[in-house]
Amino acid sequence: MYVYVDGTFFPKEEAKISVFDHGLLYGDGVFEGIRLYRGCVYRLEEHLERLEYSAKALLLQIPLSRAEMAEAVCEACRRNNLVDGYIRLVVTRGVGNLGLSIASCKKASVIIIADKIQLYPPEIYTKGLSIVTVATRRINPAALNPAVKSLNYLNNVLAKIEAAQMGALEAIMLNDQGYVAECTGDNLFLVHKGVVYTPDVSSGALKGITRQAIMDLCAEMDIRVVEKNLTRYDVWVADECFLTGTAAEVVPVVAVDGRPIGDGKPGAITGRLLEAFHRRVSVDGTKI
Ligand code: PXG
Repeated sequence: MYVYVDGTFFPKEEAKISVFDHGLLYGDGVFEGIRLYRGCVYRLEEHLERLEYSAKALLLQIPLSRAEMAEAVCEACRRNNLVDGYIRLVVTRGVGNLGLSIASCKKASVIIIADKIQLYPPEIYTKGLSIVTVATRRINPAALNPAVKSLNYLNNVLAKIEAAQMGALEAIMLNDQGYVAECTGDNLFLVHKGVVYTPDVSSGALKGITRQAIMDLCAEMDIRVVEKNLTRYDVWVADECFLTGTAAEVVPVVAVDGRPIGDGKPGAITGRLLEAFHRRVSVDGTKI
C-alpha cells in the first residue's frame, strides 16, 4: 500500500509525519472519509467542499487547490489498484513549536490513505443493528461546531467506548438540550407513518454526505422528509430507524435502548432506500 504525504507516495511503513505536527499535538486538523465504488469516487466534490469549509472554520490553509486535491485522491486510488475502497483524506496544521498558537505552523500537511473499510459485520445489513443512547452528550456547537469534521473526535470516541461497554456497536448521542443529534460516526433517520425524519443539522449533527444522498433519493421516490428536533421517545415509537454514513452506508436499526423498533425487523422504506442507494453509488461518482 502507498500513502500520499505532501505530494509523495510512500510505502505504508514509511509514510510518516512529525511528532511536532499540531494535528498530533492538539488534534488541529480536518479530515474526510470518502468511498470508492467500482472505480468512481462517490460525491467527491461534496467531500472536498466540506473539507474546505472545515478548514476555513479553523483558519487552516489547504495547500492544494480543489482540482489538485481531486487529482491526488484519484491518483492514490490508482497507485493502490483500488476499485472499491475507502479514502481517508487528512489535512493537519503541520509542523510547529510547542504551544497552541497556529502562527508557528508554516504549512499544512496533506495525507491520503486509500484502503478498505468494514465498519459492521455483513449480516448487520440484513438483520439490523441494536443500538443504545449514551450519557456522553454531543459537543455543544458553540464550543466546537460538529459541522467541522476535525481531528478532535474524542467526543465521539468516548460515546463509542460507552456503547461498547453496553455491548452495542453504535450509540445515539443527544445534544446538550437532550434532543437526538446523531450517532458516533453516522447520521440517524426515523420513519413514522410513511414520513422520514432526521435531526436538523442545528441539532449538532454532521451535515452528512450520505444523509444528503438519502434525502435526494427520498425526493426522487416521493417520500416526504422532515428535518426537526427528535427525542428518544420519537425514536422508541418510530416504525423504522436507520443510520447513514460513508463507512457505514445505510444500516437498518432494529432495537434502541432495549426496545424493538417497529416489529423489530429492518423496515420496508429502509430496505427500499438501502437498495436504491447501492444502485446509485455504483454508477455515480468521479472516475479515477
Ligand atoms: N456523523 C459523524 C460524527 C461522522 O463522523 C457521519 C455523521 C456521516 O457523514 P458522511 O458524510 O460520511 O455521510 C460521520 C462520518 C470511520 C468513518 O472511520 C467515520 C465517518 C466517515 C467515514 C469513516 O469510522 N463518519
